[in-house]
Order: sequence, then C-alpha cells, then structure tokens
Amino acid sequence: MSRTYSDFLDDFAAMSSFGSTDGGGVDRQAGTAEDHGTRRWFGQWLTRHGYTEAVDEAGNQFGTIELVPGAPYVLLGSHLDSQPLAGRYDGAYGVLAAATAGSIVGAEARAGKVNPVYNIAVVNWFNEEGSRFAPSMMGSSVFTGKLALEDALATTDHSGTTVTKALAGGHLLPDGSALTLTNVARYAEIHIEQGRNLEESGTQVGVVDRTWAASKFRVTVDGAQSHTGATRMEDRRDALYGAALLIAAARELAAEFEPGLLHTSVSELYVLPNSPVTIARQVTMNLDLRSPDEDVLARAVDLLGKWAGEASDRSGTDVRMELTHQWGLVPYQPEGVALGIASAERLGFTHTNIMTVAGHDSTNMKDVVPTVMLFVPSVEGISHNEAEYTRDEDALRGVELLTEVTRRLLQGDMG
Ligand code: HGY
Ligand code: MN
Ligand code: MN
Repeated sequence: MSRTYSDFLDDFAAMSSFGSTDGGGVDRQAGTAEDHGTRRWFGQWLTRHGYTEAVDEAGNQFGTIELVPGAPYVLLGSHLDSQPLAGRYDGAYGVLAAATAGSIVGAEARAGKVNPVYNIAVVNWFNEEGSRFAPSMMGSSVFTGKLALEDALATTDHSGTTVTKALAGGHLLPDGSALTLTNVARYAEIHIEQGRNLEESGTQVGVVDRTWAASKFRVTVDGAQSHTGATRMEDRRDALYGAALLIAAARELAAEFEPGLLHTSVSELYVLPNSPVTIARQVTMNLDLRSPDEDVLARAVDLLGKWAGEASDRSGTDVRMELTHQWGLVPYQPEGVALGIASAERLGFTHTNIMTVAGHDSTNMKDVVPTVMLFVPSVEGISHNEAEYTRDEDALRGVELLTEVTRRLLQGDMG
C-alpha cells in the first residue's frame, strides 16, 4: 500500500504515543523499552507498506523496496531515539517522512511514473542522540566506518549496561541481510531546524549546505575527599569547586569571540561521592564546543585549556580533558544542495541555504555518499524540550519536498 501525505499526520501521532510524556513530548533514549516499542511499531509500519525489514549489528533498522534488482540504494532516514524528556520531532519526524516518501515514490516507480535506476531504502539510525550511550550519531558512525562496531557495542550507560545488552531486547535481531555502505548510492535526510532562522526569515524550507564544527570532551576533575565542615579551607581539594570554575569558564569563553561564533556547554555532571557532608573527590562532566569557523573552535579549545589550568591551580585539583567526539566544517555536496533547491522550486516553496548547528546522521553520511539534507522550521527554535513543535503545514511541506528529492535521486538526477 502506498502512502499519501495526509496519512502522515495520523501516523506521526500514533508514533508519538511511544514514550509519550505528560508535557506532550517523548522520552525514548536508545535501547530502552520505549525505544524498542517505537522500533517495533515502525517495523510493522514498514512491513505494511511494502518494505522488507532488517537490522544490522549496530542496531540500525532498515526497510528496503527493490525496484531494480542488483542496483544500489537511495537511502533515506533519521533517528527514532530521543533525549530525556524531549520533543516528538527531533529525528522521528525525519524517519516517518523518509518512509512515507519512499513508499510514495516506490508506488510511482511500480506504476511506471518514474524511471528508477536505484532501489529505495529507509533507515532508523541507532542512538543518534548519544544521551544514554556516548558518542552521539553512533549507528551512522559504525555504518560509515568512523567508529568500530566492537567499541560501539561495548559502550556502557551509567548503570553499566552495554549497547550489546540494550540491543538484545529488540523485536528483530541481525541476520546479515541488512544494507551496508557498499550498497548505498545516495542519502537524504530531513530534520527540524532546531533553531529559529527559517521561522524568523519566513522561509518554508532549508537546504543544508554546511555544518558547524564540534569538539566534545570528557572532563575529569580529581580532588580529595574530606569532611565538609571539619576540613580547613586551605586544606581542601574540592573537585566540585574545580568543576564549577571550569563550567563558568566554558560559558564565559563564548564572550571572547564575536557573537554567534562560539556555542559552549557543560550539561552533564557526575559527582563522587555526592554526599551532603563530604567534599567531592571527583567530578566527571562533558564539555561541548561548536563553531561555524574551525579556526575559532581551535582557538577556543586552546584558551579553555589555559583556563582549565587556572581552575586547577585555584581549586587544588587535577583537571584532565579528553576529546571524545568531533567533526569539522565539511560542506554537503553542491550537487545535493542544487538538487534540494531545484526540488523546492519545482514545488513553489520558499527556500534558503542554511548551516546545521546540531550534528545529524547526515553529518556522517555526507562524508562518504552524495547527500541531500533538508530542514523544516521549528517554532521558536525550541528543541531537546517537550515544547519542541513544527506546524503541521510545515511538516507536510517537508514530506512533499523529501518525496520530490527522492524521485529525482531515484532517477539518477544527481549524476
Ligand atoms: O548535535 C549533536 O551532538 C547530536 O548528535 N544531535
Ligand atoms: Mn536529531
Ligand atoms: Mn537531538
């Protein structure tokens, strides 16, 4: 059965019931029961709509439609996992849009209305968010050879559960039949902007041409455990104080550069022993720096290293920063951008070229496969929050755009 655009909103509402939260969002971190429930539902959806479902060793969930036996695939997708207490749209919108577009174009090909030179596949990448298991974009990193499968599978969450164990709870296990990179000719993804540039400029769709660069660190601050009351102030080596100095330094670092050139955050903190009457002996935390200018990012990391030294001296602690994940400012292929623009124009949608600040699975895919990346507006730019929202008309416009892009890719329009 093929899809129509109007079914999309009903299906999206049904999908959003998995892991739904009181505030209208979803909570389905990678490999949890809520994530598995969504994956099972999506697998049934794929089967109902003529796809063959398969899962790879890294937990990536695929649906394939064969039109040209033996030909490589146009792959469309995004991710169904979410951050804790998150919105409905981040990732999930793109997965259902992809499946809908693939189903529509697959039916057109079977009816002889388009002339395919490739097959169609959709993907739900495992653990794009990286909230439960770091790093983010895990499934697409393994798929593109940037992360070893063994390292991904051995990653643990904070309770010590491995990715292997979390994946074992799935409805479908790998049987070697899933797509691999060698079978993929083109990739396309649509996502909510997670910023407010499209909304502010009144533009209907964005065609992503570049990504901000990112550097993510795990920071460990080692001090000495002692009594919060009895220890003299000059004797303290308070790891939480050292961490606090560094958190403030990271935030203030952004002001050293032109507005909009550097985003910095510390958003996760683990304190040992985390007790009311004991000074912390160790804090581990993340540090996330992003910039649209690689040179700015390098200078920011240097400066932060100096400020970390000062935080260490002032607090009597040892501070270690370990780079855990990074990506550069590699542009999306101009041919893909041109194809996105031509598709938007054909449909009469206002469009703009846009940079993505967030990382996406397409950030990985574009480095190895010609890729098209599209955005639809996010109301007020809110994301990673239950209030994340994209208007129905914008969501549907995006599905229509991705369908047109798929049609063109399937016919070999990107060369
Ligand atoms: O931007 C991020 O780090 C996430 O992968 N979306
Ligand atoms: Mn996302
Ligand atoms: Mn996200």
